Amino acid sequence: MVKNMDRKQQFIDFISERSDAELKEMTDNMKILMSYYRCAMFEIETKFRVLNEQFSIEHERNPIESIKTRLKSLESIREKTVRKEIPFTVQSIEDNLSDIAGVRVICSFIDDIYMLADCLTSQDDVRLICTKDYIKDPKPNGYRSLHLIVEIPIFLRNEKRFVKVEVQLRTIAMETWARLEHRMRYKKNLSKDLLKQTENELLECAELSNTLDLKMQDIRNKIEGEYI
Ligand code: 0O2
Repeated sequence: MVKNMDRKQQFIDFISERSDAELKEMTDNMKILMSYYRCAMFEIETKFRVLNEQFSIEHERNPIESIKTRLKSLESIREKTVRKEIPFTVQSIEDNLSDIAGVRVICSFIDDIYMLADCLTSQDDVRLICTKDYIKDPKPNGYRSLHLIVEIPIFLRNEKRFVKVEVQLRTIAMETWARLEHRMRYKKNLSKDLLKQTENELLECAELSNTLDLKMQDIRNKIEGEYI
């Protein structure tokens, strides 16, 4: 894991080694590329907002608690190209990286995650590239989320262009756990013992938060059963 400061410094070093002409060309190309990703991210966000709206009218409830979007920073993109040993060019970034544009959907219940993922991927302009189901198969540290890499078209003046977006769907409990775990992961100066203890406790918290999600889902199923 590369710290933010190291990533920034690596990026500054990389920039300072380029000529003015190279820098100008790179900046222009990257601006255009990032605008494609921004548009695709907005498209996916809108698709989820539309689904939430339709659900709230038809079923009087919102499956989505909140939606967050983010574009990967240039420092982070550069660091990933170095790690993957691929060129830092527009073509290589488009071909090899699939998480430049990210949309995170925070759901009320686990079932809503799968329902929304199905709704999105069955839309005829959405191509599903890959699915990583860390809810059915959590990471060893306890991380849970459903990840989808999708490709959608954006319509430019003279061209239709397919752009990749990473969609992460998770419950409120999974989001709380992931945010805290992410923050604590950067506390590098822990002793070996405390690090091991922290990892075990975080895993325990992940299990507790999963129990909470399953219980909440169960309560909702019972309540909905009453109304059928
Ligand atoms: P950021 O700032 O959130 O974008 P990749 O590295 O993408 O080629 P990988 O590692 O297989 O391949 O991707 P994966 O497993 O789909 O995970 C990508 C993203 O999921 C991460 O993005 C995190 O957002 C999230 N994630 C995955 N594992 C964990 C985890 O253990 N804890 C937390 N808190 N989040 C996780 P980035 O690029 O790391 O960061």
